[in-house]
Amino acid sequence: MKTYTNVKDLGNIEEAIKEALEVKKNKFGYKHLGENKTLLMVFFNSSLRTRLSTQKAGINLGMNTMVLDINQGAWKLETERGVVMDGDKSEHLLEAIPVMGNYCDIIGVRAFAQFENKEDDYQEKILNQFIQYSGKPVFSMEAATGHPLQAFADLITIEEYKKTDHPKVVMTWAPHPKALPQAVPNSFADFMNEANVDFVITHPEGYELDPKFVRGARIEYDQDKALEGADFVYAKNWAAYQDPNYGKILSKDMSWTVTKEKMALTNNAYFMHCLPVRRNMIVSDDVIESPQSIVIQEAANREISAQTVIKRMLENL
Ligand code: AN0
Ligand code: CP
Repeated sequence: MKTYTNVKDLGNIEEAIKEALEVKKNKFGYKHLGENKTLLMVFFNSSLRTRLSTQKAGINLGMNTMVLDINQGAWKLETERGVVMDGDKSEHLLEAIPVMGNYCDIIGVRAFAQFENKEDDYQEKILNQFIQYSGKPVFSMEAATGHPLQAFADLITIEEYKKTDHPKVVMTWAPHPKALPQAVPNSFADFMNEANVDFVITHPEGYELDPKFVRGARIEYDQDKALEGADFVYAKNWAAYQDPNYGKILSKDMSWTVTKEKMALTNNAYFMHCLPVRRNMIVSDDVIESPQSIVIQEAANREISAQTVIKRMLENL
């Protein structure tokens, strides 16, 4: 594997799940693969889970790991070509990327959507420059349009907890005070569309996601109806994707919060969220604290999804 940005990079999804479950049973069985290899993780944005789980995955594989926070201690980077660099940015991404590439064997990049220019975000301008100019395998640690390590961990978690062969999985929008990217819901849809599940997306009107990720998935604007018979409820906020509202908050409707009453409509569903989550905006205290909440187990699987992806990259170096 040379790049990891979406579900297709995994190839056969059943085999990828199987491999991930093998990795989970034998985390330290692949230590030889990473000997004298260096993982560089580059963050343009904050992180708790991705930072720790991906670093742990590299350590499990015997790698040396380095973390660079671009906004804490590195030079401020210009990302546009042709700019006269007389402002506060000391270095251009076009030098910084190949320099970083020299010091490592595999690179993970976190670079969220900036909501300034939809085209730049949806062309994955920053991530693609890493792919093009680093000379090294690159994986997304949440870029502008996707968070494939999260969605892979989500899929592994559903595989572990499902009680039927073809569970109903409902991804529901929920309110949030800040404008959040579409990366997590995009990737979740990307993965669920390839998985053996009955996938339904529910959100208020105006929150339609990019059809490239939604593909054939069922959209139900009535949240209560969508939740009926659900085996998994996957909550997430995102800002609007559609023009002219790209990156805007259109609703903070608290009737979309996942509460006990909402969960009572489901088939005793498990509750999932990628975290970090705002309690009593996205989900009530009692739901996230209930035995049906598997958010901690889901986060634990981030180590496994990262290790499976990095393992495949190491095998292909
Ligand atoms: C980010 C997002 O919604 O994309 C990261 C989630 C993994 N969340 C926040 O910024 C709160
Ligand atoms: N779920 C997730 O990616 O969390 P962090 O933003 O803390 O890495």
